[in-house]
Amino acid sequence: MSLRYLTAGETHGPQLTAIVEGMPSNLRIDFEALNFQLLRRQKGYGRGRRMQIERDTADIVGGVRHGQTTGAPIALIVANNDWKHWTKIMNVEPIEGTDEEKRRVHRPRPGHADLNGGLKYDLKDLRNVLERSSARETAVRVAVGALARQLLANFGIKIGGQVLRIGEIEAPANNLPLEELIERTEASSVRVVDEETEKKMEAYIDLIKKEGDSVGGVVECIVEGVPIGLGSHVQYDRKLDARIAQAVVSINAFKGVEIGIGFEAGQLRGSQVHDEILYSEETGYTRASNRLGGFEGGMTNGMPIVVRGVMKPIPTLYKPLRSVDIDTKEPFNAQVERSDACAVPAASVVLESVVAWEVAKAFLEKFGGDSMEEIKANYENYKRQLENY
Ligand code: EPS
Repeated sequence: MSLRYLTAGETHGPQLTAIVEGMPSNLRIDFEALNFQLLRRQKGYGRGRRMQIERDTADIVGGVRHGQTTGAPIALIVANNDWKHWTKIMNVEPIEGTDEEKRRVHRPRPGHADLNGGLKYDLKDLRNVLERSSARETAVRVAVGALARQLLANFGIKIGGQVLRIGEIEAPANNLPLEELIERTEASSVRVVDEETEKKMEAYIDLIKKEGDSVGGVVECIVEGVPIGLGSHVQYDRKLDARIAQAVVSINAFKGVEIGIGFEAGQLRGSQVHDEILYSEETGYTRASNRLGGFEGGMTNGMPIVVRGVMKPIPTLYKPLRSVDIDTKEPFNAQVERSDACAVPAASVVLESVVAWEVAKAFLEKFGGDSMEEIKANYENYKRQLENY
């Protein structure tokens, strides 16, 4: 069975839930490292009041015993602290009360799932759409991604990321070793390596907030230590770069993805794009550069995976945009809702998490086994195959 997961839960409901299936047995779980990923996602300059209410931690309620996976489905929950303010509004049982008391939403916000979801599911209370489409769901996706990271760490695979742009402010390019990149971005309020850029981005977010607006950006994820040959060229849905692209665009508000130099490849000549092949006894086959971001033919080539994603500005604005009331069909200026001015630093953590998941899934497809021991044996065997090639 290949690795898979599903999530359930609403942003103001009691909790978010995930069920992860296909994790091998005997994977040691580091609970602190799991919650550290959740904490990383909550940080970041530009978040709104909700993040002061939540202190996310993941509780494992199935599939782990005495600190190790058993091979059974893993059930994870992340509680919503804010639920206590919403027990009536979000009750699963019918409630009495006015639209106001039910916090019924009838004015769809441009840029959200509200209107499409209302029309598609025939829901006259758009809260039924927005509660599930909220980016709050990414909390539990980060928890799931943290499990994937722990699996991959057993094979020396390491994941980091950085913010490359927030609105008009671009971070200067850097070529830091991954360890250093992780250390420096971890110390930054906006997940950049450079302090001057950090200050500029903070000031820019302040300005945007003051103007009642929101701002998006570009984030990057790097995965090091990936063996050659994850994914496959033989079928469209086995190409790992394609699966990563799908995962990235599935993150709330993400509108585009690049692998390696991405769109820049459209402006350059072939000789400026392709990564020349080198060989040495010590390293085996390697590349002189990594413009293709670790992928050729939908398979990893042993170079670091480099993935970028672009996040649009959060559509809930204090500055009103035009919309139409679904009751009266009259135009109105969209209502003000509590929101974040910028969630790009948090999105950078979500990007890392979804990429980790796709890499772990492809890793288990290649080296699959029911226990960590079986997977390690398969992995060692493949390494020998590569050495003898
Ligand atoms: C979100 C709206 C805000 C964000 C939320 C995503 O929540 P609320 O509606 O409660 O103010 O804070 O993000 C999170 C709760 C989170 O954990 O990231 C939205 O509409 O997508």
